[in-house]
Amino acid sequence: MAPALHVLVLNNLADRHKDAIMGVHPEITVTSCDLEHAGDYIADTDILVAWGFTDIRPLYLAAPNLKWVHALTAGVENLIFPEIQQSNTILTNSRGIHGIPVSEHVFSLMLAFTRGLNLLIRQQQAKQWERVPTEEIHEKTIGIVGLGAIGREIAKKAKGLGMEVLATKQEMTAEIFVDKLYPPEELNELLAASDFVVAALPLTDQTSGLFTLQQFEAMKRTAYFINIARGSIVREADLITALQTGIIKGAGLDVFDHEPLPPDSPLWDMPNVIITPHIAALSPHYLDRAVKSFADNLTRFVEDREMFNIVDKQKGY
Ligand code: OXD
Repeated sequence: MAPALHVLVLNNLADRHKDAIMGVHPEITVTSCDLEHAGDYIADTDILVAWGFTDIRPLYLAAPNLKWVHALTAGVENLIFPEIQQSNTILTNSRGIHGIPVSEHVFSLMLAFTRGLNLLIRQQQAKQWERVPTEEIHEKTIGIVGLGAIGREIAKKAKGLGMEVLATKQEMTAEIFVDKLYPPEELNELLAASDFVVAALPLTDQTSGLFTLQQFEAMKRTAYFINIARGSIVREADLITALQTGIIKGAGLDVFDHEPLPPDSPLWDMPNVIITPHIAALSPHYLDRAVKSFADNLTRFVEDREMFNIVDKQKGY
């Protein structure tokens, strides 16, 4: 193996996390600090671990020894830039650890709408006792746009709740929890057939701005749109129009074009919208899972074995 490997993590780590990383090999050292102090360590860093939304480009340009950048997130939007694309630096992400919290978040939004919680919480604040219309998700159709690890966990739970499951996917694979798979070109067919549309795609050149008025118009007027992917896969002004004019019934949104969502966004006040501040993946177990996944990959790196979760730097996922 390489003589010594310096790992720099741009996040606070508990001792158990540092131990898990250093436990991979005696020659590994770990430094954890915030972005502001990273410049003090970057010259000696071999492996940089950062959140996918952190702008690491200036650090990257000052890191002569860097061999590998690892994202603590699934999204790597700020970790891809021309210099890294043209380099041999390995880029990996934490896909595979999000399924449980994100799928639970998706169903909390869907059930909130079907049980009227979006309206009832407003009424509670006004001390108002009034029944609201309720629906069931049993036997409804969910359309998962982008069937990756998160999409599969959503599909599994949807089946458990008695739903019909549709999904789009690049390659047609055998899927136990999906009733019908569509290639990406047939997105609008999936939209037309779904009562709940869940966006679970990575943000890439192909998916940026994928949802426009045309896609919302393809959906049922009774359908709900749930976005736990990235805000930029949606043309936000079109989503607002669709929600304001009844083209779709409601939206549960965890991600936005600009985060935090600006105070003047009309989305804040819409009763048919539930907003959560990009927390779908968060859970007390997040960092434990992320560090475990990184340490497993570090073992492979050290032993010169095939690594997993490698991001295609051209495709962006
Ligand atoms: C992620 C996220 O990309 O939580 O991991 O949004």
